[in-house]
Amino acid sequence: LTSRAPGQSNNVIIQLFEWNWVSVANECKNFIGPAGYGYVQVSPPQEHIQGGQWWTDYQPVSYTLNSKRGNRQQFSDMIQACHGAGVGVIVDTIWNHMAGIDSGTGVGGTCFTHYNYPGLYQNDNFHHCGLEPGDDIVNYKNRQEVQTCELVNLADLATETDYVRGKLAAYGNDLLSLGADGFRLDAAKHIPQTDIAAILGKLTRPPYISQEVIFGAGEPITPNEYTPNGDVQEFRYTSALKSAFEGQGISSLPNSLSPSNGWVPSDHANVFVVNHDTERNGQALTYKDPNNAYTLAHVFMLAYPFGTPTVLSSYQFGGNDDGSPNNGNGQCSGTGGTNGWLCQHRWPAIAGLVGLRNKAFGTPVANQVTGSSQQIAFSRGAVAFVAINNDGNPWSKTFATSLPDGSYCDVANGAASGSGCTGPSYTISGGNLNVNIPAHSAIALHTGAMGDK
Ligand code: ARE
Ligand code: CA
Repeated sequence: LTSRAPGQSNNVIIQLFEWNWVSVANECKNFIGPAGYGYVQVSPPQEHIQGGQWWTDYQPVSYTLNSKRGNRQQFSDMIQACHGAGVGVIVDTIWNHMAGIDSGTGVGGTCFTHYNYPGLYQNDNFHHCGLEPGDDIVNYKNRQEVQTCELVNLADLATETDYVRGKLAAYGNDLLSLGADGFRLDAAKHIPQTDIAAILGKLTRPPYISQEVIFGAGEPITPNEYTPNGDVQEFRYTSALKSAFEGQGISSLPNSLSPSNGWVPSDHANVFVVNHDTERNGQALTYKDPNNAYTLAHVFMLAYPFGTPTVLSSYQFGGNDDGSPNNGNGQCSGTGGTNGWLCQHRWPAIAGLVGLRNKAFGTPVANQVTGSSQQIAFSRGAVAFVAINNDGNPWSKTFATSLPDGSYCDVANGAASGSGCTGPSYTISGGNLNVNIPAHSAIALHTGAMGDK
């Protein structure tokens, strides 16, 4: 597989949060490849602490590929299966720290204490920043503290040393040897950009990189600093979608995406409606939100060209710590999830818009119009047209679309099937679409999903 760099077509990522390797392999073959997604991003594969909470994955105890998600063989088989379906695999990779708890036995049997991982790291491979109590980061406005103290008590690796860099690169190279296509670098803000660059320099080939550097107002460490290493997750995009859809209005969203906004530029930004943290901390739209805002935000993200988008595919939860259902055995059914899994990547509006995004790749936004502050429509070249009505009232209008005349399936509410559509279809006449869009809904048409072929 040739990895698709950002800026190429078919580059949408699905974050398959907590799916085990066998289930990822099946879903790559059954749905993800055929639907035109580019990558799956999987949960951390290295050995980690025991426990039922989802976040045990983020406390590594060794780089053995033995985790709740499966063993090395299953991990390797998954990559081969996804590649066979034309899907790349991005691995959530933890380079900043080891465990947070004092001691224990990992899921693969490794006995460890906070600063001692047999055969791997000892006390002097960690930072001991000296901040009382417990060396924990308190002040995000202090660069040195953020990078050498402990993030929520997680033993902080001395990434400035050759020894630690060598071990992290060896782990990265092991993942690459099994065919991994990219890394999501967890807690990248807590590692100096140049330390990451040095580790990347030891890799046998360059993977796609997405760095988690959360923008914080007034913080000295910025997302933009990390662009020399690869993509950076732009959390200001997530916040902008949430405030727009929840009241500020979506009609001005394109303005907030202008190159002068100070954000990570489009060609280095990895963006999402929500990830696994913001799904729990109130800082993003989630599947629990009313009025279809969550789905409509995905329609916007996928239709409007900005950054490399990631779609979170997650599970229903009550408590924030709840682990995944079914022992991590991800399951979908038809156009949704089953047994507690949500399978957002199969939702018609999301999967449909991935098809639209791929078809419209490289075409400019045109015919942009707004109605109320909660209504926006635009076309992409002469290939696609999208209208999003996040208002409580219908939006009735004749839109200029630049589309060739004909009948189109509405891929926000169905798909093309045989010679027709599984959902509504619309006629373009003289390049125009005359339509009444119900409250809290969207319409999406493109030349890859005609209703009369
Ligand atoms: C768990 C317990 C803790 C316990 C710890 C150690 O919850 O109470 O102290 O274990 O035993 C995930 C969970 C954590 C969990 C951790 C380890 O979310 O709850 O801790 O795994 O098991 C900052 C970082 C950013 C980080 C967020 C959460 O900058 O990198 O905090 N996000 C990543 C992952 C998380 C993961 C980790 C890092 C750790 O995506 O899922 O934690 O591997 C401002 C700042 C941000 C800051 C944010 C929150 O916005 O600008 O930089 O994010 O506040 O503090
Ligand atoms: Ca650190």
